Amino acid sequence: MPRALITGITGQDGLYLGELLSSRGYEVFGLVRGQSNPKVPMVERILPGVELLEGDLTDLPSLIGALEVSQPDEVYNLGAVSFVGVSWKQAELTGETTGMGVLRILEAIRIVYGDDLSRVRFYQASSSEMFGKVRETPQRETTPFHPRSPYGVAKTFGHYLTVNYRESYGLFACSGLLFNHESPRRGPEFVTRKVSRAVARIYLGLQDSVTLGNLDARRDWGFAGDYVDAMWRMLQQDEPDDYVVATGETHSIRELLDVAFARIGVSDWSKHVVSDPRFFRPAEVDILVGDASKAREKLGWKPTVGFKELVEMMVDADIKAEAEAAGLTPPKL
Ligand code: NDP
Ligand code: GDR
Repeated sequence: MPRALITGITGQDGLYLGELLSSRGYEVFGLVRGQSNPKVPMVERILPGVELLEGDLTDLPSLIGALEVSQPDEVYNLGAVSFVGVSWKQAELTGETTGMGVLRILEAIRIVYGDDLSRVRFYQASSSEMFGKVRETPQRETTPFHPRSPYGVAKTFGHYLTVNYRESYGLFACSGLLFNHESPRRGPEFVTRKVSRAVARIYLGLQDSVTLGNLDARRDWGFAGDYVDAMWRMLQQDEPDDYVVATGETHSIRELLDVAFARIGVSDWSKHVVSDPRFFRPAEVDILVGDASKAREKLGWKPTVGFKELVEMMVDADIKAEAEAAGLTPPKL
C-alpha cells in the first residue's frame, strides 16, 4: 500500500487530494498544525481513514517527526499562507510558511531519507501568482516570473528551491504551477467563494449586497477536484518535471458576478455589488491565463469542469448550506 503525507490537509486541496489518494489505495497521513485545530472534526468526517499528525511548516523538528512516523512514498506540500491579500499584512509569516516552509520540508526529507532519497517523491504547490505582472500571454512553464505580492515572492522561492533540490540531490521533486482552482470547499476569503456565498444569501433574503475590490482583474479558474489529479499524475511519471495546470480560459470578476447572479435570476447585479478601495491590493495581478499543453500531452490531464458549471456548483452548494444554517427551505431555482 503506497503511503502519502499531505501538508495542508485541512485546506481545500488537501481534502480533495486526501479523497483521491484514499480512493486510489493509499495510506494517507495529514499534517495538522495548532494545539487544537478546529478543522480536525471536519477532516475526520470527510477523510475517515486518514491519520493526522501534529506539525507545522515553521517547525523543522515536527516535520522530521511526521516523516519518520509516516515514512511516505509521496509528500505533497500544500501547506501555506495562501491568501494573497493577507500576505502584505503578514509578510514575515508568509515568508516563513509559504517560502521557508518549503526549505524545511525538503531538509526534513533529506534528514529522514539520508542516502536513500530515491524512496520518496515530492510535490510542491507552486502558483500562477509567480507570473504576476505577466511577460507573455498565455503563461507557460518557460514564462519568466514577476511576482507582485509577498505571497508570490515566497512561492517563487519555494519553486526554485524545489527545482534546486531536484538538480542538487537528484530528489524526485515536481513543482505544479497551478492556476486558480475553486470549489464549494474554497475558503470564504477568496473572491469566487465570497461571491457564491453572498449570492446565496441574497437569494435567501439574508443580505442585500456584497463589497468587493477590483472587478476588472481576470483569472483562469478551474475546479479543485481536477487539479489535485494533476498533482498525483506528476508524481507518477518516469522523470520529475514542472507543469502548468490551467483551463486556458480567462474571466473577469465582472463575468464571475454575471454567472453567479444569473443563477438566481438576477441579470443586473449593480445594485447588489459595492466596489471598495479597501479590498484593492497594493500591487495587482491584472490577468492570468495558462497554457497547460505540456500537462495535457505528458500527463494526459485535462479539466473536466467549465467556468459556468463551476460557479453554478458553488452557488448551489452555498444556497443549500446557508439555507440549512438559517433553518430555511430554499425556493427551487
Ligand atoms: P488553503 O488556504 O485552503 O489551505 C492552506 C493549508 O495550509 C491549510 O491546511 C492550512 O492549515 C495550512 N497551513 C497554513 N499555515 C501552516 C503552517 N504554518 N504549517 C502547516 N500548515 C499550514 O489553500 P488551498 O488548498 O487552496 O491551496 C493549497 C496549496 O496550493 C497552497 O500552498 C496554495 O498556496 C497553493 N495554490 C493554490 C491555488 C488555488 O487556486 N487554490 C493555486 C495555486 C497554488 P489551517 O487549516 O490550520 O490554517
Ligand atoms: P488570488 O485569489 O489572489 O488569485 O489567489 P483571490 O480569489 O483572492 O483573488 C482573485 C482576484 O479577485 C480580485 N478581487 C477580490 N479578491 C478577494 N479575495 N476579495 C475581494 O473582495 C475581491 N475583489 C476583487 C483580487 O484583487 C484578485 O485580482 C488565489 C489563491 O488561491 C492563491 O493561493 C493561489 O496561488 C492563486 O489563487 C493562484
